[in-house]
Amino acid sequence: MNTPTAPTLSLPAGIREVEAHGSLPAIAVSLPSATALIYLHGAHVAEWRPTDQLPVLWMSTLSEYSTTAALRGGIPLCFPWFGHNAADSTLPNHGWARLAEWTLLSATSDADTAELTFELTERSGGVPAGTAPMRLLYVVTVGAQLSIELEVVNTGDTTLSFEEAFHTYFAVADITATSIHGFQNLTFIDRAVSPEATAVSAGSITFNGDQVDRIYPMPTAVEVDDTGDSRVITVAAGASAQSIVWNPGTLKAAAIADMPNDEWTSMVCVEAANIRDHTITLAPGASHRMHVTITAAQR
Ligand code: TA6
Repeated sequence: MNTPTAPTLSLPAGIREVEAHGSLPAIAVSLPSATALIYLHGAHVAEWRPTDQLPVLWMSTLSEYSTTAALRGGIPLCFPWFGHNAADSTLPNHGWARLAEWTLLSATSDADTAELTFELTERSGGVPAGTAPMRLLYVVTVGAQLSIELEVVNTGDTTLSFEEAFHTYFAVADITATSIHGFQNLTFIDRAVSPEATAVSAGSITFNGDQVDRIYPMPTAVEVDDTGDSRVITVAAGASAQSIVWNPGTLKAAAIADMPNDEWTSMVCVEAANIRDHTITLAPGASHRMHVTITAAQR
C-alpha cells in the first residue's frame, strides 16, 4: 500500500492515508489493540483484526476495487434504500452510499482506540444529482472492539425518508459448523423463497448450502458461533429495528460474479437495519443515529 502524495488531514499516530487495492484511497489503522482498513469509497470498512486474532471481516478474493462498483465483503453501507429500489429497478441495489466518495472529516487516536469520522452530503462525489439536502456522518471506532455509527441529518426543508443497513460480512472457518444464536422463537421474513413467507426460528440458525436470506426483529445481541475457529463474534446494535441474516449458499454464490463459487462456506452476513415498515422519516433539521458494536472472543 502506497502513501498518497498529499495527505489532506494531519493524522495522529497509528493512522495513515494509503492507496490500497485498485489504488483506491483508504485509511489504515495500526494500534497495539487492532488493525483496520477503511476505503473512502463507500466509507467501506474492509478489514478489522483485533491483536492475536484472525480477521473478523470477510472480503471476497474476487472483490472489485473501483469507483464504479461496491466492494464485496467487509461492511457495505446500504442507504438510502435496501435491496431493489421499489420505484426504479435500474437504480443500484442497496442504494448509492456504498458507491459514493466519502471524506475523512476527523481522526483521533490513543493507545487503544482510533476514532474516524467520515462525511457525505448531497454534493459529494457519487451521490446522484437532485438528491435531497442531507449530511451523513459515519463514525468508525477501531480497537479491541469495532464500533460503527451512522448519523443522518436532514439539512433540507422537506421531510426526508430512508432505509439503512450495515451489511456486515463476517469471516468464519466453515459455515456448516457455524450457528447463530439470538433469534430463537422470533418470527422472520424468508426472502429465500418466492413469494416471501414468514416463519418462526425454532433454534439457532444453521447452514447447509441452501441460501439463507431472512429479516428478523433485532434482538439485544446476536452471536456468531464459529466452532471451526473456536471463536464467538457478538453483534450488539442500537436504534436498529431489524437484523438480516444472509448466506448465499451454493447456487446463489455461483451466480455472484465477484464471489468465488466456494467462498459461501467462509462468510455469513449479520446485518443491522431499519428497512420496510421501519423506514426512518426525519423532519427538517432532525437527525437519526444507528450504531453497532462488534466483539470477537476466542474460546
Ligand atoms: O442482505 C442480503 C441481500 O439483500 C441478499 O438478498 C443479497 O442480494 C445480498 O444482499 C447482496 O446484495 P449485493 O447487492 O451486494 O449483491
